[in-house]
Parts: sequence; C-alpha cells; structure tokens
Amino acid sequence: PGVEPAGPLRVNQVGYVPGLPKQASLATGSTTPLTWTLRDGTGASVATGQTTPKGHDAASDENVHAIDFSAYDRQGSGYTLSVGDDVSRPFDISPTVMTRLRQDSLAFFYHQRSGTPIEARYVGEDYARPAGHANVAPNQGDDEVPCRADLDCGYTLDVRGGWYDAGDHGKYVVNGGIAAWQLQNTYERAALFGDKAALGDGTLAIPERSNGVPDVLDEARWELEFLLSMQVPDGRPLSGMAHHKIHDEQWTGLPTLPHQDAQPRRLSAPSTAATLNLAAVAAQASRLWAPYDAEFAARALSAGEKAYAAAKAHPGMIADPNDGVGGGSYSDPTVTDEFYWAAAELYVSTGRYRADVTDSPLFGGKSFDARGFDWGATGALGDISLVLASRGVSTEDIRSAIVTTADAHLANMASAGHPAPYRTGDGGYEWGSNGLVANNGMLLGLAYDLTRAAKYRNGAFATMDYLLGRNPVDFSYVSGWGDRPVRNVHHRHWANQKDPSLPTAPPGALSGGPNSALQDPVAQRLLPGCAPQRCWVDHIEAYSLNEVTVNWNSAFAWLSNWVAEHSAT
Ligand code: 9MR
Repeated sequence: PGVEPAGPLRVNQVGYVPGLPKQASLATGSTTPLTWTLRDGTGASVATGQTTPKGHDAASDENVHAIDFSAYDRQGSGYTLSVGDDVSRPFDISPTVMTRLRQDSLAFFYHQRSGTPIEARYVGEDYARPAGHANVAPNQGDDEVPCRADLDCGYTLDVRGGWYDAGDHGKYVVNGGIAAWQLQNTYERAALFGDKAALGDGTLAIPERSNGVPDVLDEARWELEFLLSMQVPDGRPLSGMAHHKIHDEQWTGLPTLPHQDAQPRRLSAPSTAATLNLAAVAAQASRLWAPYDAEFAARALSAGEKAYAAAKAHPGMIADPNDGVGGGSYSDPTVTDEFYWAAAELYVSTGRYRADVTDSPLFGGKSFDARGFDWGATGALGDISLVLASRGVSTEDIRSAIVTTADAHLANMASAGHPAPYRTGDGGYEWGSNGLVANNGMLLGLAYDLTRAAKYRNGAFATMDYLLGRNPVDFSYVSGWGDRPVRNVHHRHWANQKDPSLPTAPPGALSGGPNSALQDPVAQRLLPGCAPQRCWVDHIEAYSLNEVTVNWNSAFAWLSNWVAEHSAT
C-alpha cells in the first residue's frame, strides 16, 4: 500500500565495477530486441545497444530481456539505463562502489549485541540503546536463567552477551554458531587468499577497535563467549552438551527494545545439533585466536572437545520442533552433517579426529548441492575449512564438488531473467532465500579462489547485482544501499513503520527475501498468487520474508568482503 510499483528496468542500484560485467534486466511485452541507452550523470548518452530477449521467466512470471553494457568502463555516478520512455534507477561505476559494504554488513553484529549498551559513538544517536537483558527492570536479565518449567534442569546459567538472533530477542546456538563460523571464515579465507588487512584492528566501529586483534574476530568472539556459556556445567547430567537456545517465555510485540522486554527468559533443553555447533565453532576459534590470546584459544578448544565427546555420547537429542512459542524452534532432525562439520574443524585445528572425518558418509564433498548450506545443513562448512587448511586428508573431491555446484548455478543463471544462484526442486523460494543466495554467492567466490576462472568471479558479482536491485521487485534488499532500499525489516527496535520516533534499519542489513510459501498473515494478505521471486514486500510485519538474522547477514558479510576485495584488482 502506497508503495510505487516495480519499474521495468532492474539494475544493481549501488553500481558496477570497471572491467567487470555490467548487466541489467528489462521486463517488457516485446519479443524482439529493443534499443537501450546508457546516460551519464549529466543526462548525456554515452553508450547504446540492443537488448537480448530471454523469453518468459518462471521465477518472475515476466517476459524478460537482458541488457549488457559491460564494454562501458568510465567511472562516474548518476548513470541510468533507458529503453523507450522507461528509465532505471541511478547507479555508479567505480572500483570502490561496494567497498563500504564490508563495514556496514559487519556493523549489523554490533547492533545485535545483547548485554551491553549500543553506544552512539559507534552507531550514531538513532541506533544507540541501553544494554538488553542486563537485569535492569523491567528486564529479567540473562545472568541467572533457569530451564523451562517442564525441564527443571536444577541449575541456572549466566548467558549474558551474544547476539540477538534477528528481529526477536532469542539467542539460538545453531544459527548463532554458523554466523560466528562465517565471520571467522571471512577472516581465515582472507588470511590465506586475500586481503586480511581490510579486516584488521581498527576496521570496524566497535569497542574492541584498538586492542591489537582483527575486529572481525573480536565481533565473532562476542558470540563465542555466549556459545561457551550455553554448555551444561561439569558435574551435571549431560555435562558438555549445549542448551539449544534461550529466549522469552512468550513472543513480545513490535516495537519492544531489548531493555524494555519484561518476559521471563528460559533455557530450552540441550540438543546434539547445538552441541556440535559449539564444538565446530570453538575448535575453529582456537586456531584463529592462538596468535592473539593463547588462554582463550585453549579454553575454546577444551570446550569444543568436551562438547564433541558429549555429542557422541548423546547423538540423538533432537530439539523439539514444536518448541516455537516465544522463540523459533530451529529444530534439525539430521545431525550427520553437524558431526562431520565438528570433526573437520577439530581435525584442522589439532591434527587429531582424522578418522571421524574420513569415516563420515559425507566425506568427499557429498554435502554440496544446489540448495546450499544453512543452519540445518552444515556439512559444507567443514569441507570449506578442510579445503582452506589443505591439511593431511585429500580435498580433491571437495574441490571438484565446489566447482561442479558452482557450474550448475552458472548454467541456471545464464537462462534466468534475474540471475541469482538459487534453486529448489519445486521452483519455489523459501524462508531466508536471500541468505541461501548469499551463501551460494560465497560458493561462487570460493570456486574463483580455487580455479581463478573469471566466470565464477562474475557469478559472485551477479549475486550482488541481484541482492542490490537487479530483481523483479526492483528493491535493494540491503538497507541503506541503493536508490530504493528495504527500510521496514521485521525488527523490534528498527520499527519506524510502527513508531516514527524509532529508526528504520541501519545500513547493511539484508532482508530475508522472497518466500513463496507466504508464512505470515501480511504476506498472505498482500501477495496471493505471487511468482516466486516476487513474493516479497517491505513490510515490518511480514516476518516470513522481511526479517533479518545473524546467519543471513554473516553470509552477506562474507560476500561483501569478497566482492570488495575483487573490485580493487
Ligand atoms: O531462518 C529460519 C528459517 O529457516 C525457518 O524456515 C523459519 C521457520 O521455522 O525460522 C527462521 O528463523 C527464525 C527463527 O525461528 C526466529 N527468529 C527469526 C528467524 C528468522 O526469521
């Protein structure tokens, strides 16, 4: 309501990089080529060409043409494309066009910190807020959290800190774990293949910005310390296991800032998946922190090894899929992949656990598929760490699985109207599709790192084009970036649509993206019958398609860092 309809010309609203492909999409009834014109910021025509009809596009249910203006490389801002009377949104051409996405995509995590004030000197006045869940009324505090009444574990845990998962105030080990892994992997990849200085100390606006440690590792540690605190203490039944999650007893309304939340906080039961997440991420942290803080590195490794042993002793503790009141369930019935991932991280860090890696049914690159990895499918994370480490075990099969999967995405993207590395069996788009797209963009980036074949680099940039506006809703899915960015993400603080005194989303937050299953009442009301890539609306209550989460932003941050690095060369 009140939102202008999508324009027919869809571009990367942020911009394109000289020397790399520059493509846009046009929705039109025409079946024959049309003339396009590129204009610079003064309105002068600087290039023209013919569109390429691609026929009917199922994902958007539109007839789409492709526009390729790759040959034009002059730097500038305010460029537009036009076809007939239709004009695109403006964009830049520059090697630095996406550079600041590094910081903005990673700033998301500081905004989401629990248990500490979010300070204006790091985020500006609009986004500053008091510490959440710090035991100051009406908060109940995360310092002495008991188990749910039906579990009665007989102890409380101090689980302050960590990141709020999303628009809610839950803290979940399974998706917090993969998000921390991905920040740590952003650093680990850059240290091996790329530009680790861009992730160094002083690169982010966070309290740890001058402690001598790369800031992206500091940010991940904020979550790590929370994950470690979720472990069942020694001397208790299930010691070494990790509680699955901690969240409010009942869902709160919009808006509710973290410090205003009066709900009781409760721990859910330990689960095997959460325990293996902790094992994997703690093991990964131990090798990355060794040069900076040997004590923490040792503590992380010992917690990770303890968790792994506990998971082996309790391999079938599956989180209750119906435990979804006051917080999401994040239930994952299959943990073969989490076992593999944890074993791989432990092996890379210690040289032990080798047989656990090679005996897994997933060894040999079996985890890669066109859907991609996420909180419920983590085997690929172990493979990626094995490939980067090049330690002992053969990684040839894993490398070829990465490349084969990347090729399948490129083949799919070549015929798509609005190319994105995304596929499901039924052609639908699922909850968090943008997170899967960003993770598949990461896979394309890794394929380039491994092969140096330009087609994979181009695929990673095309992924960014889709997320930043070359899509059929004609929105940039990243707040603060592009001519028409998402503003009203589902969030209890960035709730301007509910309360004009509150802010919209800060720059760098990725919307969950199209979800053709329409799993909330607003989506059901506004989007009946939508084509998969168009099942999206910028509405704060459309939580099944416009929420944000740490695990989607970690994927986006990984890709942002990769793309920024490859824009400069
Ligand atoms: O990201 C999760 C998605 O994969 C699931 O399909 C969905 C429904 O179970 O839940 C998503 O996670 C949400 C969580 O349950 C609660 N906090 C917000 C998360 C993102 O929407």
